[in-house]
Amino acid sequence: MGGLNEQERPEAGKLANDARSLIESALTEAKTVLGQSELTNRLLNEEIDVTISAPSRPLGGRHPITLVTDDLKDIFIGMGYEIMEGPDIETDYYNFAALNIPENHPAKDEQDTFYLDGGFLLRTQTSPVQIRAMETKPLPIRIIAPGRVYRADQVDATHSPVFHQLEGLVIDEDITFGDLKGSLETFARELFGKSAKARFRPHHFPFTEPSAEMDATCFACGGEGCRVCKDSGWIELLGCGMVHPKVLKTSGIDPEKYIGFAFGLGLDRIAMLKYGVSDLRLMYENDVNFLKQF
Ligand code: 2NL
Repeated sequence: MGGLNEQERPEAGKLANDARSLIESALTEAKTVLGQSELTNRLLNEEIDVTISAPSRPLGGRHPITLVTDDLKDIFIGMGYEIMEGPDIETDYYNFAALNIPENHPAKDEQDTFYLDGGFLLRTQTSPVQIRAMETKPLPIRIIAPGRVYRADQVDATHSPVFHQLEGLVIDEDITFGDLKGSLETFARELFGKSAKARFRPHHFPFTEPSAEMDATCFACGGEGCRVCKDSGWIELLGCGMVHPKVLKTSGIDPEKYIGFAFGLGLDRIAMLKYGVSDLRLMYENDVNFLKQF
C-alpha cells in the first residue's frame, strides 16, 4: 500500500478487503463441509450396542459363617422366632450372674474370659441377649440371638478367641420338654434334610434344668457312619434344656406361671461341617482364595 498514490489506495484497499472476505467464507465453508463429513463418517462407522453387558466388577461373596447364620435365621424365622441382637461388651451380671453362674464358677476363669476395665467383659455366649429380652419383652417370648462371642482360647484347628453362636429362647405358659424336642427335631430336619432324626443325651448346664445335648443324623452319610461323623452316624448339634426357674425369677418372670426352653449351638462348627473345612483358622484368615470357594 505504501507504494501506491492517493487515487490508487482506496481501490486497492477495497480489493484487499474483498479478497479477505472471500478467503474467510471459503474457510468457513470448508470447515462446515469437513465437519459434516466427519459426522457422517462417525455415524456410519461407530456402533453402540446398548444390549452388550457392561464389564462387571467382582462383587465378592458372603463368608461361610455368614451363609450358615443366614440359613439358620431363615429356618427359625419360618418357625415364628424373632431375631435379637445385643452388645458384644457385657457386664458380669448379664453374662454370668443372671444365668445362675455363681462367683466361683470355672466358666468365669480368667483364662476363659476377656475382662475389660470397669467391670466389663467380652460376652462368652449370646445368652445375655436373652436375659435382656426376658427383662424387657412382653410374654410370650420366642427369639434367637445369633452373634460373635469371645473366649481367651489358644488358637488351633478347632479354637479361636472369636467365634459365633446362636442361642434360642421360648417362654410361655404350659411349655414342656416335648415342645423342646419337637421344635429342635424340626430344626434338625430343616437343616439336615427330611429324613434326619434327633437324639437327646442328658447333660448339665447351670442355666437349664433338665439339660441335654442333641445329636442329629449325619447329613453326609444318612447315619451309616463316615468321615464327617467319625463313623458314629450322628453329629452333635446343640445344647438345650428347660430354663432354670432361678433364671426366670432373676429376670422378673414368675416361674410358677411361665416356663420355657433354651438352646445354643456353635455356628463355626456347623459351617466347618457343612463346607468341609478342616481348620477353623481358615475362617479367620480371610484369604481370598479360600473365601471365593463359597
Ligand atoms: C451349648 C449350649 C445352651 C442355653 C444355651 C440359655 C439362655 C438363657 C436361659 C437358659 Cl437366657 N439357657 N441358653 C441353654 C442351654 C444350652 O448352649 O452347647 N452352646 C454352644
